[in-house]
Amino acid sequence: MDTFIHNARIATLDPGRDGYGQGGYGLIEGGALAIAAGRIAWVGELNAAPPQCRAARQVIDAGARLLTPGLIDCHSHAVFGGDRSHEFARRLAGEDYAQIAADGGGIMASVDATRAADEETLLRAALARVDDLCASGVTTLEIKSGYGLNLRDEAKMLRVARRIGELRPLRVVTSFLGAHTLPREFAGRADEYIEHLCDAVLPALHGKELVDAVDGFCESIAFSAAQIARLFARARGLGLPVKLHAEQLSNSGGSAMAARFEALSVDHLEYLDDAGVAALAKAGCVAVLLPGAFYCLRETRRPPVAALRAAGVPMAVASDLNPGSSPLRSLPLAMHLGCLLFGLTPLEALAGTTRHAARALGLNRRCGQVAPGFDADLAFWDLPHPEALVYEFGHNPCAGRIVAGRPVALDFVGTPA
Ligand code: DI6
Ligand code: FE
Repeated sequence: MDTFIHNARIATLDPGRDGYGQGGYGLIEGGALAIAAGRIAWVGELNAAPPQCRAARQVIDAGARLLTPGLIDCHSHAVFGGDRSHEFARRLAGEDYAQIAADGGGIMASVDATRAADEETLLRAALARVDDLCASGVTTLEIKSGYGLNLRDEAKMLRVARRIGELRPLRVVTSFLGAHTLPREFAGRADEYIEHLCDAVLPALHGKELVDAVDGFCESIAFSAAQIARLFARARGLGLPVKLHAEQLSNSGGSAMAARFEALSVDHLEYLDDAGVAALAKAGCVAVLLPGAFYCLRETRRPPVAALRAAGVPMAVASDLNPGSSPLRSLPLAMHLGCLLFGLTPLEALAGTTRHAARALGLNRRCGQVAPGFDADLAFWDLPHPEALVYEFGHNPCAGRIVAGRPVALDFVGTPA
């Protein structure tokens, strides 16, 4: 055994544990855990720990802290150039998001700035954002492209995302979001742009192993369900999973279309209707809720959480960290907002950033639970109980992480950096 942790209150999020599913967190009081080769080898009560676990090379006293699966942020646009805080000022003065986008602001403003930025500049800016997410307990982060919208600049963004995963103790998963908005050079030719993504851009990026999943923005101000369906058919033909920004500003039927392609997730969903909920339930798609964008755009229509819950659709919560609609750099704050604004329970919020977020990335057999065989991705918290995770805001209670079995910034044991 490499590491043995004891004296922890462990919220396992393991559905096989007592209490989970009855409104519990799969909690182990006086918990202990052993790590071998980057995986969780054993977890349980201290007095049940096998002798070979206790004899690990490194022993960590968690000091009665809360221990959870490392948080998984399954939807972010953490790589981008430029700054759009002036658009926030315009929205505060009464303009609306779609109007600013139609004026050449919005996503296109970030496309211009991202195309103009070199790779090192993009990397440096993104690392600052990612470091904040990690400090708030994140051990897996999905990062989308979508501010390049041509082969050169989409590749640049995805290379930056991959480098973040090499430079930081963090698992990075990439999504190709070439279908984010129509670039100016294709004005009036959306179908041709989609064909270009299918024929040239996606296969080239896939050939460079830069793409883990394919995403799109299905919306009146972006692409239709029929256009995204063509891209998804190509993605599935290449063996890539798909996911979709759907029903954020209106109901375009994107969710039902994505369900037909066995999408890992559909995200946003404020305007999802009953037929969409039923389609997600049938396909086993994760509904990813993004309260940061809802909050920041002062949206009033809530995603249909009660209907999703009743239909048994797994719900995840993510930051949607992006330059325009969700400049949010803390996943616990997204959880807090998910509870207050969308009516999630504290348990749903934590399941939404652990086991269900893992499923939204196709990683549900590897991470998102504290259970034997899962990757040893963990977060420690200076908190008495998992419910406290969604309570205080504007404060970071994360006391360090373990990523793939390696302690990171566990200040309470003075681990070397
Ligand atoms: N929906 C979003 O919330 C982000 N992208 C999308 O399709 C925001 C993009 C932006 O405003 O830059
Ligand atoms: Fe997004």
